[in-house]
Amino acid sequence: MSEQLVTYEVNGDIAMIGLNRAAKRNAIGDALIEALADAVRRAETEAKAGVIFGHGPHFCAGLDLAEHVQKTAIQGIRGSRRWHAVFDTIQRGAIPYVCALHGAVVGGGLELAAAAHIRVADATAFFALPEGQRGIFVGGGGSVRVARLMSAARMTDLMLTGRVLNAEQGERANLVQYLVPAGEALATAQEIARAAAQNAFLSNYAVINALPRIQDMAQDDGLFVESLVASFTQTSPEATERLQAFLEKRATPLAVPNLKERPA
Ligand code: 1HE
Repeated sequence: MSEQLVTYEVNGDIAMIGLNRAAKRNAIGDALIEALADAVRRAETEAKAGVIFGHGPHFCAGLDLAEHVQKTAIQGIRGSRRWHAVFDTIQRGAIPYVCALHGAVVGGGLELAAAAHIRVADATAFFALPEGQRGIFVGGGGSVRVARLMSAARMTDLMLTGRVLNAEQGERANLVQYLVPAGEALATAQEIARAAAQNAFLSNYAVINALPRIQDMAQDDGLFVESLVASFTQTSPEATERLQAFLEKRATPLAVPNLKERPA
């Protein structure tokens, strides 16, 4: 991977993918997006889940503006389409991704985070889409993924006003599923990825590939596709073994909250 713009290691079943350009706040240029693509391609076959995080004081300051200012319109379109392709391999690939967020999660950084399946923010995280202030528009899939996460109305507000959301506001706006104390995002993300990696591969594949597509379908089509996917996953040998394990009381019980306080 050129200049280690992205670090990659497999820890147990988990691919740890780190944006590694801290001096430039992990701003994403052409070389970094290719390094990210390489890491994601390896993770597909070498791991059961992935964690994406940022080295240094921020997750990611978005698009590399120094590189972008040099680009022609056609180079800009090619760049945007390349981001789309790479982020799509994260969102609709073979394994689930958890994003660990701290500091700036800005512009293209938020677009990258939105391509992951679960987002964990620590208390230092902040979210913004300053494209309007920079005279540009989102180009890394934000108008689709970020708008679907937080609503087009909230995204419009962020883009028109330059408003910056703190970590709690980000959670309230549905940008993240977990909010943890400062410095704990990476460890929590790893824990979540390890839990997801325990699931049957086909179940995870259905969650990350079927669920978002079903969201985009009409109700009747969605219900039909759900039945097909359900029957497809059910017939795998892994599903048979897992169902059998439950019936034979070999499966780990659900962690039911307040179990001791429930009447027998
Ligand atoms: C950069 C970038 C960048 C920092 N491209 N070089 N993104 C933005 O508009 C956000 C721009 N960045 C910032 O507002 C701030 O850097 C942060 C709030 C994220 C962090 O502040 P701070 O004080 O920790 O760092 P800094 O001193 O501002 O930046 C350190 C260096 O990183 C500095 O370079 P240096 O050579 O002067 O040391 C900065 O110039 C550099 N740097 N951010 C290039 N983004 C696919 S479409 C997506 C469209 C977008 O993402 S638009 C949003 C772009």
